[in-house]
Amino acid sequence: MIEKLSTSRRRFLGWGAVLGASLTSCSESGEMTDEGPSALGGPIRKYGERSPHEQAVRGTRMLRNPEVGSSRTPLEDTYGIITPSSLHFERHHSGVPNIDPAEHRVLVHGMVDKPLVFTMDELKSLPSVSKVYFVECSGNSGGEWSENGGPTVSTAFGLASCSEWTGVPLRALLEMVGVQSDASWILAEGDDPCHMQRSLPLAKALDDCLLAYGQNGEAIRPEQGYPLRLIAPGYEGNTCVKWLRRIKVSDGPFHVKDETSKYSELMPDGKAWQFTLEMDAKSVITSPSGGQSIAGPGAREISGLAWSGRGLIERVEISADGGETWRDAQLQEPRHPMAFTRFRLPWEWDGAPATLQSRATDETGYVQPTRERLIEERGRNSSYHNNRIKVWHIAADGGVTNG
Ligand SMILES: Nc1nc2c(c(=O)[nH]1)N[C@H]1C(S)=C(S)[C@@H](COP(=O)(O)O)O[C@H]1N2
Ligand SMILES: [Mo]
Repeated sequence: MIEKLSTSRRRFLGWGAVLGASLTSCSESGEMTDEGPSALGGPIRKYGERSPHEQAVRGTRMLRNPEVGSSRTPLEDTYGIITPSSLHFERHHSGVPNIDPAEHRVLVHGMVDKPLVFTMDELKSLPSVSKVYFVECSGNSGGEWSENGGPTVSTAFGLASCSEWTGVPLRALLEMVGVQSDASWILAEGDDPCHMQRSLPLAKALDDCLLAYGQNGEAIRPEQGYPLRLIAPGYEGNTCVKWLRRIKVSDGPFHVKDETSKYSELMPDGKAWQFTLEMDAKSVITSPSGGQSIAGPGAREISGLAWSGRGLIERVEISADGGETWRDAQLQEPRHPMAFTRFRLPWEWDGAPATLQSRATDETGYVQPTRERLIEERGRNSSYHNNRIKVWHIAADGGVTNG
């Protein structure tokens, strides 16, 4: 369906028009009555819980047994840019270990002048930083290589979350052990039964990698790597090794199983790309989105999330007419590099079937591609790193579906 520019322009509104429109739909009756105090409310709690009226949960996917698999953030039920820790997605290759922080040690060795072992208390005594970063599994949206990668935002995009992480820059530890001049890579290793390992360029380790023990104001959750995880900002989630117990410095990548048999991408020419570490710019409209239903024609807000492994999100455009015309969404400030950016745009649905999509541009000028362009460039052999422009279809009855 191709619309005239003037018609589709009118479907995006200014804030004033939206407020006016929504006010007229609000009830004007129903005054509050003052009946004075009644029975007391609930008791004071030592550790808080959400309202029993809130039901959002992570969808889970087990691989072979309950300890191995993933759970997905219901992004359509989150506000702003921070994912509540209880709803942060999980991906475990061998279950969540129960680690006593008093017993936990981190060894830093390899091509260094003085190998050192750190306790958690020693790490916590070093100068710390707090930063907002997303973590995204490179397998996120793997189903989106096909026309329809899953019915909801959660199923198709839920292997991505965003937290404020607190910890020690990895650079501080590397300076303490004294990295030798011909070193160029590091290995990070976890303390779970599979001893997850990944190689990372030394330059990244020295730049912005974080050894995080805090998440959203409290200790990092067991599922996220308690008591310590690596955060490699903007890199594929697999490199953010949880339950971190060892850093080894070397003069090349280690070619461990999780960067050879997995997390590599087979190209149409039969060669595989390795170390596709940065997550490309991506965005998705979370409201309205698949599985939701628009009550009826009228003013409402289009809202969603955008992120890039290469820095700040500079721009998000929205089309409501199948890509014929695009409008700039408002970006929530402050924006953080390698973090979720919330975007919003007032919109009026006229009740006709519509096609919604969002297109992100990051600070390097990289623009999120269509599915067709992605397939042209990389073929269909690999399921990783899909950042296609996401399309939602709105039917005349208000139902929203993936497409
Ligand atoms: N030690 C260890 N680290 C790990 C994993 C793991 O199974 N073991 N899974 C990795 C993968 S594939 C991803 S996508 C992220 C997921 O982080 P999260 O569970 O905190 O969301 O952790 C990574 N770090
Ligand atoms: Mo992952």
